[in-house]
Amino acid sequence: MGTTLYVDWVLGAWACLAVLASAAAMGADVQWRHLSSKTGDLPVPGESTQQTAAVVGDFAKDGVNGFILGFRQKAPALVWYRKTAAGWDRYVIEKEYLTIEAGGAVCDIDGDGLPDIVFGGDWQSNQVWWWKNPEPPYDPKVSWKRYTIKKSGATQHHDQAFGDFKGTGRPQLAFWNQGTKKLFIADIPARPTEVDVWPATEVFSGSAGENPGKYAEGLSAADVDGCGKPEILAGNYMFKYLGDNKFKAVKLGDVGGLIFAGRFKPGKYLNVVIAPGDGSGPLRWYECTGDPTESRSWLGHDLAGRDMIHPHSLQVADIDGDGNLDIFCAEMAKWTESRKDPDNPNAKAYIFWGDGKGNFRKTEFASGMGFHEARVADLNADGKLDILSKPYNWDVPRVDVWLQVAAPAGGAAAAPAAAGAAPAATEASAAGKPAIGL
Ligand SMILES: [Ca+2]
Ligand SMILES: [Ca+2]
Ligand SMILES: [Ca+2]
Ligand SMILES: [Ca+2]
Repeated sequence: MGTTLYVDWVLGAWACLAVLASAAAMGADVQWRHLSSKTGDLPVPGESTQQTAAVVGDFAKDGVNGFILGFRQKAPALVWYRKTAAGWDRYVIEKEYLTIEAGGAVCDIDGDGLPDIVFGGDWQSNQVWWWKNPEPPYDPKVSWKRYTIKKSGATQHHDQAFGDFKGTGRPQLAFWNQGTKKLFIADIPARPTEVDVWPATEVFSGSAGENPGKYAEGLSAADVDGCGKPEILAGNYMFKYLGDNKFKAVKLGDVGGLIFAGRFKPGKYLNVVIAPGDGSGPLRWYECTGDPTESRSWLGHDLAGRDMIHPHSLQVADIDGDGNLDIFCAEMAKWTESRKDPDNPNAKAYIFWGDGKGNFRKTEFASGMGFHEARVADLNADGKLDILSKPYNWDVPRVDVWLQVAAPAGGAAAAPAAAGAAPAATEASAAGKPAIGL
């Protein structure tokens, strides 16, 4: 590497920049430091052997992200990890036993400036809850005050998302209720701490691309069509607001699940990526070739080159900071409670490095590990994106963090050069690298 750099500098600054940018582009120089509760780097989450939920946020409003993990099967129901200089401190913020489902969302519900949290009950619960973020200083042993959003009707609430889908000026909560196969939307009440039910209206009823016998899942918010308001992305659908609490359902593909939007190639509309979460099937990204509110306009592209097995982690982010969005997707290793050995012992986690032109370079991030509800976020406030994961019931209890670290000798110089030369990076990488898995 040192020799290469020297020769390139002799050839000229422009050529050097292009080579460095090319090397740094599409994840080539990204390195990780793996931390785990298994090796004492983080506190053990708890005693529950069913770890269902994970959300990230700057809950203390101190400019540093923390994360909250949710559990069922054993108390506590929620713990919050706060970054310290040396590692993380664990705060119990719901000490009671609740059967928290996968999902969760972060929003300042009561408008006091501090982000609050929502989680839903699983197949054993007909409740959806929110917890009010108390003011600092926080006590690691004092639970946050819990309020209900829904407390009757059918059970199971896998996934929630906030967004101002209706353009009211305040976010609404979209949530699945799998027990009744419906997607709902609810306005945040004017005085949320004084009520215990948020009136909700139905957005959609039916299947949303799930495997036979499974349930619809996946929720996020994104302004896919550029109209100024986010659409609801759920399962294999985009829901476009029509006014008067009505939405148009636009099917984007056959397979539903975890769903997020981002710009993977130039175009008028955002692209969408869908992973079949609690099922198995292809991981696909979609582009709009016409009217985004017509299903026929959406064209799918395969990413992994095979069916993914319970890929219950999907994130869209520019992981290497080259200006182009990347996709993280990881499989579960285990989900069956009644067996000791993993269902999917060769579970894979992949990063698909985007070139911003609709091409991706697939790399294996991990193998043989159980991922569930992984999140890509800057977890140590150094400006580089990191990865958080906790398994569902594989090798539990445990939580893992991968911190993105500066590339060692030689590569270290490449990162800032690439960051300042995004157009060159795009051209260089697109010219030399074929698309993978398309
Ligand atoms: Ca708040
Ligand atoms: Ca929109
Ligand atoms: Ca990138
Ligand atoms: Ca970081």
